[in-house]
Amino acid sequence: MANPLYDRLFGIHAGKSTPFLHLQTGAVISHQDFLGRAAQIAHVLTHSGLKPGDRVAAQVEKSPEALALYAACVQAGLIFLPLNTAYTAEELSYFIENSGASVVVCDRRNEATLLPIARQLGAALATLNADGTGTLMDQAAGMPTSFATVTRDAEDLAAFLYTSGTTGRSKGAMLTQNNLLSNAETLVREWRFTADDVLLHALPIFHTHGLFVATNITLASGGSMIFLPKFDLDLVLTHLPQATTMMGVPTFYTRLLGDERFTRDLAARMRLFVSGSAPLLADTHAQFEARTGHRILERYGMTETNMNTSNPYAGARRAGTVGFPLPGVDLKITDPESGDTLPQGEIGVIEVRGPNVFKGYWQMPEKTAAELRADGFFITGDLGRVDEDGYVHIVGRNKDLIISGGYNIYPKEIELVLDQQPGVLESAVIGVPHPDFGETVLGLIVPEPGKAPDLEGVAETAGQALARFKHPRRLLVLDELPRNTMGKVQKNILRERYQDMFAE
Ligand code: MCA
Ligand code: AMP
Repeated sequence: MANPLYDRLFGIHAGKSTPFLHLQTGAVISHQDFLGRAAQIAHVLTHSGLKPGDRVAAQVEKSPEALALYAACVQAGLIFLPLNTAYTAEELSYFIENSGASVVVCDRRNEATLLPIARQLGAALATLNADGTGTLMDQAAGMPTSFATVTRDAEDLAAFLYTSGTTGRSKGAMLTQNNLLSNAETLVREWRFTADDVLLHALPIFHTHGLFVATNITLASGGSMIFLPKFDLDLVLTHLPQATTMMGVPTFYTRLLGDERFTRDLAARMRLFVSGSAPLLADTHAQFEARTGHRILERYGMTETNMNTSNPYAGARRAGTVGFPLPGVDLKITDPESGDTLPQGEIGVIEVRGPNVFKGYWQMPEKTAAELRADGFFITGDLGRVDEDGYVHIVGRNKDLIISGGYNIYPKEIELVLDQQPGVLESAVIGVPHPDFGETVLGLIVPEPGKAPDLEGVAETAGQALARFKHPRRLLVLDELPRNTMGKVQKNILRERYQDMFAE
């Protein structure tokens, strides 16, 4: 096949007037129209001199055109690099430089800030706004609606997704065509997606969950999506009766349950609710079933691996578990120190191997070697166990990570910013339970002797450096941080001490 990912997700729909995207306005974009737009964008990108393997960085609002940009990159053999719309200029500058992106696509609102950064890094800049306007689409309008698909191998890179790390510097996870395609095809079969499905899409499209899991599955099965700009409770409740499936982070489900308009009747046509990206509380699972009669299907994935495990479609979906390894995925539980496989039932680090597992971190061979073993197993950093029936339970993390509303936040990145503020000696950032976001960020600051840091000033400076969702929800001043005999900060003690800080 010339370009497996394009051919099997997009090319199969060539010439079809079947619906692909149902918009909030009532408009429907057919597969054919969507592919036409993607082809036009592919022409713009290649006319500007991009060659297969070049990177296209996109920080754009969710729109059909933004999705067409992804399709265009696949068709033209370019590496798509979607970026969270919340990232600040400082954060973006790092991603553009590190990836060596040749083109940056951004919203007009951010053009003035990003243009000098792009110029300095030798990248061209185009705009794409939430309403689908912008210089990218202006140029695309004059282009042909078909494009000769660029030949790619299944092992060629299709996308970079940046993920932070415990050292504070983000790493570009290199995902191949086959990583994405194999996972999409497996999930279509496992979750029984067909051309009759209508997926309610309220997730962002700059992460694995909304872009690869939801979109690629819909494309591979030939179904359609109700494509909402974001998770807006009113909009979701309005459109739910027309949908057959929905994918969300746990916050989606707790917000739905918090609204009495969300009833069994409203979910009557639905056949499947999927949850992932963060732990779904067993209590939410139970409440959801009591309200709607549906058992949420929880699955487990990562940016580096796409989806690894899933509760069964037909068998028992067990609350508090993430189900079984997907077909083709090997999963083992290992000792965090020795790396040896542990006996069944014991708690250790989850390692996974399969066609879904990424190629490594872009230009970071040491970091790649530290997490991806020579035999192909990826060390997830999640702690788990496999029960006697084979269900995988995630019981914690062997990595210092906070997951807030499905977004990953690495404390180190925030601590580095806090530590630089005037009057701050050191800091510790922890995740504490939060009723809406699951976890939220708490910043603990130890002042330099005799100093009283201006907390508002600290918050403001941190705000310029870090995306909004990473900001500590509260900053507290402590005399000192608890440490063990090795001098390591005991975050577990801090987490316990402040666990009720945001309790309802
Ligand atoms: C928005 N804010 C947040 C978050 N989202 N703060 C912390 N955590 C968040 N997740 C900020 C806003 O900037 C705003 O700031 C304030 O919180 C309140 O915003 P609100 O209107 O309540 O938020 P929202 O716009 O409704 O968004 C919440 C959300 C959204 C719907 C839960 O964050 C979301 O769609 N999350 C999904 C993330 C996702 O797709 N994750 C998948 C990653 P202020 O008011 O102060 O200005 S992929 C992955 O993890 C793996 C592979 C997997 O397994 O899927
Ligand atoms: P990311 O790096 O954004 O891809 O996030 C991946 C991390 O999200 C995993 O390593 C897990 O810690 C977490 N995660 C994803 N799905 C689940 C789930 N169903 N339950 C618990 N944690 C999850």
